[in-house]
Amino acid sequence: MGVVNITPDSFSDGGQYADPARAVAHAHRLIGEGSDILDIGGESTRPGAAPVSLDEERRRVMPVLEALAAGGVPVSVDTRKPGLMREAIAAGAAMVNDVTALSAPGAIETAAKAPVAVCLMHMQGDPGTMQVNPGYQDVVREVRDYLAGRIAAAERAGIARDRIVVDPGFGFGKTVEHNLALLRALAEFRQLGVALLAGLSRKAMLGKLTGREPRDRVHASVAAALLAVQNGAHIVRVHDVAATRDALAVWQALKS
Ligand code: HH2
Repeated sequence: MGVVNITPDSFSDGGQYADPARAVAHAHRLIGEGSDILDIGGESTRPGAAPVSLDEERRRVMPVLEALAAGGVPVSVDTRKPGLMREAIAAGAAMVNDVTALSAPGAIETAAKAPVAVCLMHMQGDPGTMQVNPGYQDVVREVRDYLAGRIAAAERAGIARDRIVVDPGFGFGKTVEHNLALLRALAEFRQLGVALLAGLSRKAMLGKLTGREPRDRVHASVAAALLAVQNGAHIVRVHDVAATRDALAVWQALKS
């Protein structure tokens, strides 16, 4: 899954693709590099980020989504707002990727009405404050239990299991140790019986481990994506598609 952020303030590529034409060109580059899914977002959820209004998020996302939805690559909309989910689905989005696991009023019903895939992610707190003092008794168990509850809620609303993807939400209300524990135990999330997504690309955890700025975290991101796939992830959400593809090609060759 290649990331297309149409935001002025995303932590790793903010402002680079704020112009729709540049965002579409970037998406085509990611497709050329081998992206199987495009994840289009118009609101940064980095630690400390301020929320964006529906109007502003719609203004950022919809022109890009409309330009890409008719292409051969499935488009995911990265949003927590049911209003934008609705419009994106009508314009051809194949997936709703929600960092709040469809918990906003009306979100689950909106996704249930259409034949789209959903990604249910775990986050402790909200982006404004989530990194202030994240705490868990047992991070793996708590995140897994939360996701199990959200899968059950999605199923109750009529979303079939084969449409559901879960994501432990690396960096969303988690310390480096929490993230490492989740990565180490990722295979356990397969027991939930749905597809598993991991998003580690360029995240602060990799900065802490390497001392590098977001743009210089490509090698660390590739290592993290490879480890995630080795540990059971079906989908990796990445900024650097070509580099990740190369690493996965080596892994795949070894496996087969
Ligand atoms: N991470 C980010 C955004 N959306 N969605 C899922 N399912 N999983 C993730 O780990 C995830 C996500 C944050 O990364 P990015 O989009 O690069 O930054 P920003 O939120 O600053 O736009």
